[in-house]
Amino acid sequence: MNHPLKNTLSLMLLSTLSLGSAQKVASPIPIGIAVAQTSNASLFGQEQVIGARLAEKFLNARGGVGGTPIKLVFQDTSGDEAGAINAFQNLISKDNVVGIVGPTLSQQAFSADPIADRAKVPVLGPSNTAKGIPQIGAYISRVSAPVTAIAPNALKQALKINPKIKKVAVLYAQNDAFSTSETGIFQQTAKDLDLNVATVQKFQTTDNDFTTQVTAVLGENVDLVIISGLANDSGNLIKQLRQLGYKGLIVGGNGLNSSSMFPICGQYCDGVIVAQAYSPTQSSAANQLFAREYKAQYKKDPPQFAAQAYTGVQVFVDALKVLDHKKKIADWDLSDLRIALNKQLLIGKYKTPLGDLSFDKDGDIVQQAFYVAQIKMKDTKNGTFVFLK
Ligand code: ILE
Repeated sequence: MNHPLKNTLSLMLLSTLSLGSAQKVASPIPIGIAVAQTSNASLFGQEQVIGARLAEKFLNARGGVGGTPIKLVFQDTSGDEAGAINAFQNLISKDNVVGIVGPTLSQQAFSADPIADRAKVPVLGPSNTAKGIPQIGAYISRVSAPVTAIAPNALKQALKINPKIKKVAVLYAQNDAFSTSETGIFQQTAKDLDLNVATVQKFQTTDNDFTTQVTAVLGENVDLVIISGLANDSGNLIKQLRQLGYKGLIVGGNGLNSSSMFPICGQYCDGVIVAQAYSPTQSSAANQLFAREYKAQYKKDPPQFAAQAYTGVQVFVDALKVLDHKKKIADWDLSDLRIALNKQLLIGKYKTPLGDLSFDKDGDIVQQAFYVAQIKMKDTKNGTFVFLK
């Protein structure tokens, strides 16, 4: 067993493995997409897959990166931390991607992003809106504007619709990093707007029965309910609020920004106000093309999560194009390219479906415009986000 040749062989194997630094970039150029294709988080992830795929098709049809196409490599993160870590590890070490768009949830990002950061692989969060995401590390940026920029807009809009609102109830999923981050902003904004936060109720993203929370809310006679949760839990919570008799306005956070929630709360989704980081009517040329292509294929307006995922892929491709001018991507050493790509993407300016964007020194998105929409249900399963602002 302890044959000297075996030691020599394993040494050789080890040195080949550590020669990972001599690895070239594959062609087509692999870009990792680590989003939730299964679990409840796939209610968002499905929209992200569509957005990323559209970007791949569209950008490759326009010459990819200096004539070399990109190829998206999908690894399903599912809805938890372990799934995201596993997907990131596969993309980094097995699929040799140049960068990663993902994961879906902030809760997952806080676990998986440090792995990419340590491996010096650039990550663009397509939907992570909790405070502190870009601060995870130098290799972590995002194209999803944070709760601080988004959440207050929905509250202000609710007050425009009903200026008499005085007393509010706040509910949030306490086991989710984004929801706890967002509720902090909602509660602060409510105080800044001189609203009385009559009750704060907690739940879990895995909950189905909200009788306790709804009873507490009804007991306070509030004129506004503010919810921070994910799609399945929030959908059920809204349904139970209405069924038990709540009649006032409802503001929902970023986790309620998907039509995947409609079949869950059905007609009871009607009227819920949700702030948006994207509008299908955004006037940029990039968005006209994206929205037209999306509409032609899916017969409806593109949702925010699809637009953001598209943008994530586009930012990588635009930054790769700049590097390709310096030296053809195929001639780069993979680790060198990952480092250069991270630097380049942070200094670039991008014309995307979200409008013109760039990044601040931490890697947080600098975006020009935000919007607010209200859900309008057509029947018990189908509805739309009607833009108010
Ligand atoms: N924005 C949230 C997060 O950061 C969810 C993403 C809604 C799908 O986790």
